[in-house]
Amino acid sequence: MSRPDAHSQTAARHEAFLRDGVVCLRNVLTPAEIVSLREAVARQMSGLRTSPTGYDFESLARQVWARDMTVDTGAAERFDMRRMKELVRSDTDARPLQEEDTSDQEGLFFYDVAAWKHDQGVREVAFDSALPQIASELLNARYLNFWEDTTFVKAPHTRQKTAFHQDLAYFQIEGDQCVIVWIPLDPASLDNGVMQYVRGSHLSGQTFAPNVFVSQTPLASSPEIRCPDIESAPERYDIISFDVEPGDVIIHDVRTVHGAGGNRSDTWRRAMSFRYCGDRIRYLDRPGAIRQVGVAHDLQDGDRLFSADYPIVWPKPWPGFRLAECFEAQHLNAGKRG
Ligand SMILES: O=C(O)CCC(=O)C(=O)O
Repeated sequence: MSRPDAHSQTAARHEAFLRDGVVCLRNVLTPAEIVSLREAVARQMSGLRTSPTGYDFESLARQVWARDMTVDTGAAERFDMRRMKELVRSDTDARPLQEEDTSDQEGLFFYDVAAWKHDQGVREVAFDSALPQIASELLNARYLNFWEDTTFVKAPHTRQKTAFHQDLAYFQIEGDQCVIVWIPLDPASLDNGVMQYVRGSHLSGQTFAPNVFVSQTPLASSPEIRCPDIESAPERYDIISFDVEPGDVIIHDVRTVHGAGGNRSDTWRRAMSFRYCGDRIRYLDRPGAIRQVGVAHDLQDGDRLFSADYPIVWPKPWPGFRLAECFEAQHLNAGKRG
């Protein structure tokens, strides 16, 4: 039997993406790119408790559910977690989303954002790997902006699940021409908390309110409706997942509902998530969207994402052009001038 050519492979993944709202692609990133991302994640994790944006949702969840424990997030101040605790505890439908695990090891669910702002290795993968072209093809985009990156790490024996949610209302965007690329940095399967997706949920026509990560409680300021309680009756949903190796990526539509279990295994589950927007996306300062870190733009509702905060990563001005190098050079020059 002849091997499918590149054209029919691209068409097949596009069809799967449109139908299911998610597609898994194998061997997209190189071993060197994976090493760069792992190093970036290690640097971020070394700043847990001293960084304004790094959180451990595992310990936070414990603090939320223990009535008398105070919330302590170190130097992290991006979210008002004390207020979040009040919100969750006053939500009569909320309950802990933690796996049973008899191990005496403590887990860790590390979360941080915007490594691309300070990490050249992350910029190289986000801007100049195979990802921008793939994302632009899936979205039929004439050009593509990089929106941001987020890091999600579950250490062995992390109990905390990732509550099912839809990404759209977390972002200050209008339109659905946006994808999220989930990049495993370790082999991942259901045992250690690989992502799970509700197949076809991107076509429901509904926009769901962002939740507060440790429970399905919607953010107070969000006007959207609450995401269905998928964890309580997973059998009612067509949930799919993919076993993945470093180098593979899973790409989902911004409207696809997704979540993850805890990490019941003895192996780490490190991952980064890159978000890309196409040319039909417009800026929208949504109430309830999560405040972005370090953005300097003054975009108004309805504007294209034309801002240094959202670099245009596709198309390339000429073959072989590496945006991350120019970015770094400009940054260094600005430093010399400053
Ligand atoms: O890795 C996780 O647990 C969450 C990832 C996620 O929700 C995302 O990439 O949008």
